[in-house]
Amino acid sequence: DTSGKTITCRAAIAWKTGSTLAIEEVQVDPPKAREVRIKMISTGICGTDDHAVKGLLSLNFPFIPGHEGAGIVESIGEGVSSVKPGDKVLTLAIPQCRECSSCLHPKGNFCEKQDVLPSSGLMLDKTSRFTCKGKKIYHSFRASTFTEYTVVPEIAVAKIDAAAPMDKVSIISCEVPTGYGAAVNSAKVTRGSTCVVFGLGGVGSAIVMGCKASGASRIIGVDINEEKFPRARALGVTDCLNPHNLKKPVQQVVMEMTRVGVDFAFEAIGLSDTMIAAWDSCHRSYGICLMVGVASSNSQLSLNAPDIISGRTLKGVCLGDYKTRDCIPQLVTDYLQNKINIDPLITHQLPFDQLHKAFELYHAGKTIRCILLF
Ligand code: COD
Ligand code: ZN
Repeated sequence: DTSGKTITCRAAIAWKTGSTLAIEEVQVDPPKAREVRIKMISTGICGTDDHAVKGLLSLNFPFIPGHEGAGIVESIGEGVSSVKPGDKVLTLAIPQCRECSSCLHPKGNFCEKQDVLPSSGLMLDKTSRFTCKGKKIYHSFRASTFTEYTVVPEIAVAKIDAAAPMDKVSIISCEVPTGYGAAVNSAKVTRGSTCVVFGLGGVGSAIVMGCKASGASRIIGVDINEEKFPRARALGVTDCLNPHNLKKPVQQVVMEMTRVGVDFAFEAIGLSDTMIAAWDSCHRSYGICLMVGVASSNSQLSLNAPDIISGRTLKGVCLGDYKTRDCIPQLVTDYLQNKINIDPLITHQLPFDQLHKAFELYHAGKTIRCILLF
């Protein structure tokens, strides 16, 4: 029984900006009050983790990356009531405290106790549960899933169906709600509508799935890596555009293709230029533009101010606007009941110790999602 004891296990540490991850032996403290220690079973590699390791998101180093995790509760701290040892759970990059302004508002989901913007890398009591070689190691995004064991606040844990296949459902922790949820829950894509999706990686592919499931009749996919096109087409993209092969700016091409602009535009890359292109692809009166990609810290977005008045909607969205603990377990159940199929979003599965190979595949643009298995 490991409950109440420090656990020594393997974890990937980002020691400094831009350095390759190092698999190290770490000490994981027991959970304090209202905290949960989780034995990780699988974790996805999300674009946000790569941004974080590269130092684009102003996180404290050294830290343990990863936020897209599925695991089993190993032990709980005092006062934890929503999960117990043995429960299957997902980690939540955006918690749901049920007490803050966002949580109490019917539409809000960006809980005040999130640790993405800004990121302290610490637990809610401002301390860390990780040590390596005597050094304090920071957490990331209330999760830190690139480790055999992690500790997270209870408000950042969702208990899921006991029948969930744990080698797959980790992507329902981020990629699926972020992408699919942006389309079906946040934008509420309508039947017969026209959509454009910038970025056909993991998140963009999940957006395409959501647009298709909502009955969109035309889905334009934009990516600079044409290797992403066949899979995107299989998921529902009707027209693929590579901005590098166009003679005009991509938004102008989308305008010409649709004559009036799209009903729904999604940005899933995290760059100002593609955010502007998405905005400029929308119908100027009723178009809805959703910003899904996480942009680099301190980057700015510059829009033509007089154009704003024509009526278009610009909306940021995180985790599909879902209140995470309330809604994410239902996505797992929907998957188990064949109401959504997440399988096409998973292209690779590798053991945790092949983390470097997984990142190489990601950097080479070969993956939609690679899941690491512990
Ligand atoms: N034009 C077109 N396509 C591009 C361009 C460009 N200039 N640059 C890159 N791309 C393509 C890449 O070829 C790739 O296919 C895709 O964009 C990006 O996909 P991935 O697979 O690298 O990344 P994802 O899909 O896992 O993540 C998307 C982001 C990198 C934007 C990531 O930051 C993100 O949005 N994550 C979801 C939000 C999130 O993590 N929320 C939780 C914390 S709040
Ligand atoms: Zn909250």
